[in-house]
Amino acid sequence: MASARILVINPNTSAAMTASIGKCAAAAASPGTTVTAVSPSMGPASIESHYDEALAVPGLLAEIAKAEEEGSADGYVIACFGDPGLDAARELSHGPVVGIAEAAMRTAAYLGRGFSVVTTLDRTRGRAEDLAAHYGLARFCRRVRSCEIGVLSLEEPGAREAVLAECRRAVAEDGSDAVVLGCAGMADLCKEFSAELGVPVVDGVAAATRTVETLVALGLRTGDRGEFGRPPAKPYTGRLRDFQVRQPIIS
Ligand code: 2AL
Repeated sequence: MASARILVINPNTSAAMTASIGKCAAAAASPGTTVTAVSPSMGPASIESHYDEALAVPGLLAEIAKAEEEGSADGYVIACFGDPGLDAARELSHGPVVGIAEAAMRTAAYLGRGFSVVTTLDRTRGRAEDLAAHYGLARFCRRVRSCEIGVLSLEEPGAREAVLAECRRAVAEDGSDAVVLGCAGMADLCKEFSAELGVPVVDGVAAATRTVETLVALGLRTGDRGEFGRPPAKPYTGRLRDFQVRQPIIS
């Protein structure tokens, strides 16, 4: 395949954050790769609880179903550090789907013996720890830290300095070789932080975009023989009636 069309989905509905994520993904992509960033038409303004995460998933899956129907994407990035709906998205799509937490942590594991994650609110730390274990990377994940700044406050005065200070503590105290930025809203900080911290800093938006690009270039997609095959067709009722999965679009 000469070029990849990557749909980057910010599962929260903040348009400003989607624009920033799209910019960072496009900057990371190879020339010739098309990056389109979208946010769902329904869902939470930011994702910082299990409840937010659960309710972000229907809108996210609707974006993937739409792109599959149109045949407009070769692969997908889920641009939220909780990797919401990742397995469901893999069932639904033909091309590869990569979450930013998975991509960032796998990438960081290439860079040394251990990494620290710096995330937003303290209540999201558990999810990041669970994901590290889920991906088999707990051995590399030295510590998940938080800076107690809400996702939509990352652009406010003082936020950048507070995130940077937590990254400095990670380098000084955790014995980590790399720092993983634990929110899609931190993607634009990656270059500057790398220079300031003197250790590799990994942004999942860039890592996931490049990973999808690579998978598409290699002609690789999610295996659909078993667990990740298309979900069985059945009625969905009430407000979820439009989520009923139909026959495979491409066989
Ligand atoms: C996130 C993220 O990446 N986007 C969002 O809305 N919440 N993650 C986080 N840990 O706060």
